[in-house]
Amino acid sequence: MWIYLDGAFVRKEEAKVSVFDHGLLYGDGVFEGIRAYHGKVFRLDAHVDRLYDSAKMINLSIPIPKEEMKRVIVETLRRNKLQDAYIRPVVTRGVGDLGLDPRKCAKATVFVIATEWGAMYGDLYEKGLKAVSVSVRRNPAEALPPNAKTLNYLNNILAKMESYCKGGDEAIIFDTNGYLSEGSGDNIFVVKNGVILTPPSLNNLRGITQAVVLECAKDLGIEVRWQNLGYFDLYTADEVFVTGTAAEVAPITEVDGRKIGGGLPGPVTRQLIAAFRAVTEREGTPIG
Ligand code: PXG
Repeated sequence: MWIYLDGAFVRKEEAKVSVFDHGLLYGDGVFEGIRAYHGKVFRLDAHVDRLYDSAKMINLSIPIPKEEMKRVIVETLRRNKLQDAYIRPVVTRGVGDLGLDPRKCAKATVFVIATEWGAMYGDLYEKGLKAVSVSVRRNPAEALPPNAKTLNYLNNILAKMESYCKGGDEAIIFDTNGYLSEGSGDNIFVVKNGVILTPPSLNNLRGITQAVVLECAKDLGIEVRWQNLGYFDLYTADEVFVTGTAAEVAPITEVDGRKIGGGLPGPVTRQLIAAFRAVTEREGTPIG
């Protein structure tokens, strides 16, 4: 396995970062999760744009321009002879000392990992996931904006842990105002009376899969509304599903012991799963 690390491709065994890297010491850094389908990188521009926006948010200067980052991502796939893969570019504040001071970090650390990847939830795309709403709240936007994809994922990991402890496959996270926010690594949607509802983006990540699914819904003539939602909307939904680069479009058929839509993936979710798959087959930046 070849890893891109600070300007060169090195073997996995040599791909090491310092224990003084602030990405490790403080979660001071940003990342992306990108997929390649059938030898093409899906929505590469959108992911790289979001990576640079996340970096801008934390005032981190990425030492290579966007075009170089895109070239490196594609080259990482090519070197590893990958066609269907998950790609993880990471940029940290870099090596500093044991203090918080980001000014001590002279240069950002950049690495890109790519690995083979299939369906994250296996047969649950047919059966549906069991979701649990968790007690831990999404980081409020005024503390650490969930719009930035930073290396601080403990909020999400605590949520995921709580859902596993309670027998769920995925966590559903609310914000500090009591509104539905998102899953631990995916955006959430509710279908009610044929309309797709999804929470406004202040308190969650602006998902790239979410945007694709909303385009698909538009093409299918299904109405979409951005709307604040609460427990009531979740429990009484006709359908619930989540979207993410890793999860793709995944149906949720049970929330906190309540069956959703009779306990099987609903027609809107199934249509969107098929439409999303078609877009991933059609589009993408060729690896070559
Ligand atoms: N919300 C959060 C908090 C995320 O981390 C999404 C939504 C979906 O966004 P995209 O752009 O991918 O549609 C994510 C995605 C995992 C995992 O293991 C998920 C993500 C990152 C790392 C791991 O599920 N992010």
